[in-house]
Amino acid sequence: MKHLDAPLHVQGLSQFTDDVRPPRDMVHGVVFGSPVARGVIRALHVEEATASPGVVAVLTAEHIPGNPLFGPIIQDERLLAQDEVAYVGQPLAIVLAETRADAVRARALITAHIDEQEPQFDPRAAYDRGDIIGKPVAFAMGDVDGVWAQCAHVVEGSCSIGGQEHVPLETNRARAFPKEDGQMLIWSSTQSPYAVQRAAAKILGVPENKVEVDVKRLGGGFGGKEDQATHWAVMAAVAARHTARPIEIVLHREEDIRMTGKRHPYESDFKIGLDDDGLILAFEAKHFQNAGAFADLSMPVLERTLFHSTNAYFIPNVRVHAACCRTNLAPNTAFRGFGGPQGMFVIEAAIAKAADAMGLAPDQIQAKNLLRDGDELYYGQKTERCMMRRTWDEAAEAFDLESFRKRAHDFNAANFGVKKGFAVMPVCFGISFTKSFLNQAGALVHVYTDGSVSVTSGGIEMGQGLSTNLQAIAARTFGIDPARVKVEATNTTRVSNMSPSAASATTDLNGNAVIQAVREIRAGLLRVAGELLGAAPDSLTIAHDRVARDGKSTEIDWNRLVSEAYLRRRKLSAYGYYATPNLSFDHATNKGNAFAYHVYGTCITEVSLDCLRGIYTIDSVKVVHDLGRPINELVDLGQVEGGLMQGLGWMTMEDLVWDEKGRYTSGSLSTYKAPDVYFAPDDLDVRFLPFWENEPGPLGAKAVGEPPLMYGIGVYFALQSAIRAFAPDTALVFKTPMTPERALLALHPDWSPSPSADRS
Ligand code: MTE
Ligand code: LUZ
Ligand code: MOS
Repeated sequence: MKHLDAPLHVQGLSQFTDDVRPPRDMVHGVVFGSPVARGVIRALHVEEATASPGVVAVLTAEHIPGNPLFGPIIQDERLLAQDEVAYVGQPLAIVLAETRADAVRARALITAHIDEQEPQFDPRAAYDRGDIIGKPVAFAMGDVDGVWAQCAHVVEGSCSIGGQEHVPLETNRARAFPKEDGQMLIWSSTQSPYAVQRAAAKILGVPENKVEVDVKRLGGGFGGKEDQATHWAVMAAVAARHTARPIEIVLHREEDIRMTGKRHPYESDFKIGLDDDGLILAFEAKHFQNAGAFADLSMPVLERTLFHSTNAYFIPNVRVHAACCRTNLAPNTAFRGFGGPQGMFVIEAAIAKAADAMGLAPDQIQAKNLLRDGDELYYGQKTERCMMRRTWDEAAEAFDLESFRKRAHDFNAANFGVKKGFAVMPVCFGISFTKSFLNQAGALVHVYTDGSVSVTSGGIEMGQGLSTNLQAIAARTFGIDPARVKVEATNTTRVSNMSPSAASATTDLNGNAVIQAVREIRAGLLRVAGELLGAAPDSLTIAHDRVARDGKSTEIDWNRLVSEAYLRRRKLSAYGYYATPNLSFDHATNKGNAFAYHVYGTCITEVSLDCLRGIYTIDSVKVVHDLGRPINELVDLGQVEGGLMQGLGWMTMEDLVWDEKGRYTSGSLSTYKAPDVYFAPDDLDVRFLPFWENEPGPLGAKAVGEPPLMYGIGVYFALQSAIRAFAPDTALVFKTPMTPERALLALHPDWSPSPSADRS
């Protein structure tokens, strides 16, 4: 089975939020954002814009009908700023006009008088001032302080980890349609229709049942639309209410980059203690998260950093502190990995630095400390069916890890200007929302009398293949041809209170809900078949569109079965519901079963670095990954390759740069470089562990969406080892991304980027 959407995508026929022909009376909205990063609003002049040709209305904070405060965890954000601004691009007004061009022209006529204040961008400084969101959090196990003295080696250091722009092909957008009796229909490119419904209802001042949100598919989300698609959808709804006309808001790329949050940059400190054999005895980390101006999802992102701070290793004594530090950037948000990647980078940096101090290869320390089955993690969960060492051993063997060492050694001895380096990156990532209540899902399944099947779930198709997975799950559970199954748009009137499609858990949760619904309908159908055949229903199954009795095909096919059930007035629809069992994480003690299971894998990355120019190529990336029993192997392979590429981009070329005023100078795709096919490794080899039944997953599958991103971290350490081969005396630096420019400066620490400096 291929990706369900592939034929429509390649013909350009699949419909996204704004691909449906607009109604004739539709109004276009554009958003006026703050020109400054921090200040007090003295006046906002919209009169000229309001009088501009084609303008229908200009909305500001005073036009919000209901409660203006919203946010996913704490409600600290306003749809339109009032009194103060806290980041460049923070929405201040919405210009509504007959055409987008009219709206853009009018927007240029708005003036904001803002008393500027000194903006803050440094999370450590924010922490020192006490400017943090929520409370600092700590996870701990064992006796870290008591163990340092017993360690033969103790190494300390710090990391500076860059953020990342999501760059979905489809920027943020929404349409809102006013309906009778104060009701509102919203089409939104969101990963979280219920977040849109809830926020829209609150801001419009109506009950949630008056807001319907419908989502066909997204042109990518990557976490950027887990919470921050809400703003634009709710603005469209407020404008639709105000004008009584349909509204469309579509962000242009530059607006999207300026106005929405990104992956959180982190500043982190670490301390690691080992014995003479490289066994890690203690680890401590402090994470200062650059949260941006409002809470958004920063607190759960921070929590996932705490969960993944020892990555794939068992360490008996651990203490990790972390805080969300408030700065004047757009609120940073969910991004594939959700804080996990930052936590993992820091432990990998600690291991690299310890290896360097001890004269070992980093992979010797890594291999020694990998998780084993039954290990108790520092947050109190024991690993089960742990595949960590298995993926490492298979990667080391299948790809011949020693050959990487030898190749780098021989090549580097024979070449002056180009050096090779490699690194191994093991990954262990927990599957479940860390807020346990989010681990629930619903699905609605209908069987029509012609035998065709309709499936609606609470999950969003964002390119990751959810519809393909759900189609296969429904078809296999019924025992029918997947071609009979249509996966519908996601709609809040068909499935209620849905969690965001996130945490890699969308197929797990919604697939299991689909299975519940299908099983109920199927059991009723088998009772009908039993009546027709005079057989006990439990001797019957459905396979290949036909009822089978004791494993042998009967004369009753699917279509006949369905029409008989209808004529006998049996239920042909069901609502399935699933809640992940056995989750018990206690946020007071930070101990318990946070995850249904973990995903494991190991990646080896090899690079060649041009040491006179700083440019590099990724020669090969080799992965062994555990999928359990995949629903669709090709879809999962696409997820592994896509996640890996996104991780490689984060570590190498995606450099978010802002000036002293907080304006992104890498604010478009000509200055912010995302990886393309030319940057992809020449040799990309992804292998899977032999398939096995992962019991918590639907049909034995494991989640796959986020974990492969973290394989990308290996490229940083591979580049660093190539730098070291050229310049053995340079200090190890942990500042990402490793752009060619940074690589060049690391290779030649005596050079200076400043033209006035002494270059002798
Ligand atoms: N793949 C594509 N093509 N597009 C996306 O937006 N989002 C990623 C990942 N893979 C994304 C993607 C993120 S951040 C997550 S959490 C998961 O997909 C969400 O889908 P899943 O839960 O079905 O894995
Ligand atoms: N979103 C969320 C997530 O709300 N909670 C999570 O634990 C999570 N994890 C990964 C990605 N998104
Ligand atoms: Mo993904 S960061 O959970 O949307």
